[in-house]
Amino acid sequence: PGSSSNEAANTTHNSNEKTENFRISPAKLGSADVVPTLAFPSISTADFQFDLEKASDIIVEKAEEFLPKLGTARLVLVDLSQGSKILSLVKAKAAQKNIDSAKFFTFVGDITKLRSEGGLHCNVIANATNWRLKPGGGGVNAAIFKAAGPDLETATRVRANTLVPGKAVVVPLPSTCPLHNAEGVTHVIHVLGPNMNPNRPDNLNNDYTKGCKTLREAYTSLFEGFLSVVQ
Ligand code: AR6
Repeated sequence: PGSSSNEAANTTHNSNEKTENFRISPAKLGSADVVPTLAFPSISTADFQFDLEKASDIIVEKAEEFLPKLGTARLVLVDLSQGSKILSLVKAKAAQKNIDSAKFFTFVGDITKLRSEGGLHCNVIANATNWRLKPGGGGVNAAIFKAAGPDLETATRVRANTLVPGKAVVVPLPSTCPLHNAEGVTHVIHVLGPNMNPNRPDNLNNDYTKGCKTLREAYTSLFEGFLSVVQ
C-alpha cells in the first residue's frame, strides 16, 4: 500500500494544482482555465450495499468508454480513506486495462474539501443521493448538502424534485455557495444508484442483473452530465 499509485497520483496532481492555483486569480478559479475535472464517489457501494467487485468493473468500464469523449477533462474516483477497498480495486483494474492515469485516477480525500485540503481542484463533483434529493441520510449526500449550505437545496429544486435509480441531474451552484467560492465547485451532479439495502427504498433484493444495469445507467448519466458541463 505504501507504494500505491494513488500516492503517486496524489503527489503529481497536488503539485500541478498548486501551480495552477498560484497562476490563476481567485476570481478565475472554476472557470475554463482549470483542467475540467469530475470528482465522484463510488455510487451505491456504502449505504446501498452494492457489491464492490461488480461496482469496480462497472466504474472502470464506464470511465474507459467516456475518456475518449472528454478531451482534456479528467475523471477522479474519490473515497475517504487510504484503505478504501473500492479505490484499490478500481486502481488495479484501470492499470490492467492501461487506462491513462493522468485522465482517470483515484484520490483519497473528503469530496467537499478537495481543493482546500487535497490541493486537487475539481470543478464538478458528483453526489450519491437519495430519490428525494434531500439533505442528510449520512454518507456523501449528507456531507455535500452540509458543505454547500441551503443554496444547493434551492438550486436542486429548480432542476428536479425526485430522481429514479440510474439517473443523474446536473445542478449549477451560485457563486454565493460555500462549495463554489471556497472549493471552486461550479456544479454538483446528483446521481441515484441501485439499492441493495433492505432498509432503504427500491431495494433490489440482490438482483444483480437489474442492479448492474442500473449502475451502468447511473455512470452513463453522470458522465454525460459532466460532458454537458465541459462542452
Ligand atoms: N468524501 C468522499 N467520499 C465519501 C464521503 C466524503 N465526504 N462520504 C462518503 N464517501 P454512500 P450510497 C464514500 O453511502 O451507497 C445516503 O444516505 C463512501 O465511502 O454515501 O450510494 C443517501 O441519502 C462510499 O465509497 O452512498 C442515500 O440514501 C461512497 O462515498 C444513500 O446514502 C458512497 O457511499 C446512498 O448510498
